[in-house]
Amino acid sequence: SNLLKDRLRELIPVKQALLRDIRKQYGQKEICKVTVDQAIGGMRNVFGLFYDISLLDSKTGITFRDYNIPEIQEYLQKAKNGNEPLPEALFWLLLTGDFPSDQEFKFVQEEWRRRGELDQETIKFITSLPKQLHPMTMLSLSILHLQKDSTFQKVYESGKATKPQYWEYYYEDAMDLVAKIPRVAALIYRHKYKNGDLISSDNSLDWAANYSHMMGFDQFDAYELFRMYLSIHADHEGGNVSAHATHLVGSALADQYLSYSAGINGLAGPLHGLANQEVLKWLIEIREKLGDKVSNEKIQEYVLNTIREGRVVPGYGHAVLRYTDPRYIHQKNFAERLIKDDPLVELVKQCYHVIPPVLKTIGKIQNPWPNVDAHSGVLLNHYGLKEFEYYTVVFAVSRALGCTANLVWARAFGLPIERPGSITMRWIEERFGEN
Ligand code: NMX
Ligand code: MLT
Repeated sequence: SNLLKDRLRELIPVKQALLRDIRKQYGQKEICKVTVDQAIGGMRNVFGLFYDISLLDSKTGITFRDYNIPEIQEYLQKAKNGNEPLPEALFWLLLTGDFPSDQEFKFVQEEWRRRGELDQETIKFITSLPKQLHPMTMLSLSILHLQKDSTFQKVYESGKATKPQYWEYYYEDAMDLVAKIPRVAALIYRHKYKNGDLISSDNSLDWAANYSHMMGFDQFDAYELFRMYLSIHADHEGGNVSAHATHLVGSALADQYLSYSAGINGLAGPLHGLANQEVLKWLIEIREKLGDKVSNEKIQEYVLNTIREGRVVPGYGHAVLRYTDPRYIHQKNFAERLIKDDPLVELVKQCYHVIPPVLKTIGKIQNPWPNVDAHSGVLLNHYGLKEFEYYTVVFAVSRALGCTANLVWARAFGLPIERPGSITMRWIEERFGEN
């Protein structure tokens, strides 16, 4: 039997009824007012999206179905002798709201093993991509290529898809996409950086460790890093660019592949996921220009110069968070536990003490504290993944968990096409002007 689909079949009518009740009871309540500034200013604090699988609090950070990062670390399945949560278990939690039993966890793991292989045509497509493309462009193209296998697209085209069943086809596509994306990503890495010297999957490994293995990193601690990384980046409520783009495109009934490829394109922007490559580039630049042992004063000066040049300090600031990102703290703890004497890791630690006070002096920056991207690069670098242009691909492998799980629920709830209104300057003047 299909444990996860069966569980969803039980849950969906219950949640649909709950949502109907919520609409009946609270449908006419006002959530917030929207000012002209908010409409022009990227809709900060405008709560206009319904996204049930995770929530972000500006002070305490992300919760996945109400559980924060220390809780998922404690309660989700871990590898033997490991400390980090396994993404298979997190995916079950995101989809169902429950912690999986060992049997349910193994079900997801087996399903992803079964669905994970790529056909020869896809391998040929990926290994023929021009090597000068950015790896995020390669990933987005490869996910679009996989769309040929979309169950939803096929059934919809046949005219046999009915609205109450849409979620089932989105579920099939979510499971296939998530099962395959580490292989796609590892193939891109080996094609672009290792002369196409491919490494086959090892199905005795869990999903995250297998990705690390296919990249060429076979230490236990590298496996742990991938388990941790792929869990903590999985979702960040619905308003971030990658989740929102996926949700929006999916609302037009574009399948999981078309929708997540759009999400990946947004993640590839330097103000969003690409910041993790920018952080490492920036830290290496500091060491090249200022030497191995950099003083706090020199870092302060470097930060101010970056800003004077009209650039942002990568890895710092956030549109919602107003304190240090708990995902940063989790990575800091990981580094303290497992990494000794790495100068770049030490530099990240030093920056954590030095940068926020400098950013506080620039009045306009709402959040001077580090976000998730400030730490991830030096950890990947430590275990041998030196090609920082590739870092956002690892982020994208993880974010597939949240974005695709949400689309299953978006279809289960029968959410309509997203179509907010927009306004012009003339509209604003006519509405609010004196005459
Ligand atoms: N360095 C320099 N200036 C900054 C920074 C920063 N780290 N953060 C914000 N500002 C500036 C921002 O550019 C804006 O300037 P202006 O009015 O001249 O356009 C001003 O401060 C106000 O911005 P905020 O309201 O504080 O931030 P906003 O919500 O608009 O943007 C980010 C949030 C995350 C885009 C912004 O903080 C940033 O660019 N950070 C650096 C890039 C980064 O680390 N992105 C990763 C985010 C996490 N992720 O993975 O997606
Ligand atoms: C994310 O993980 O998506 C980022 O922190 C950006 C965001 O939440 O806006």
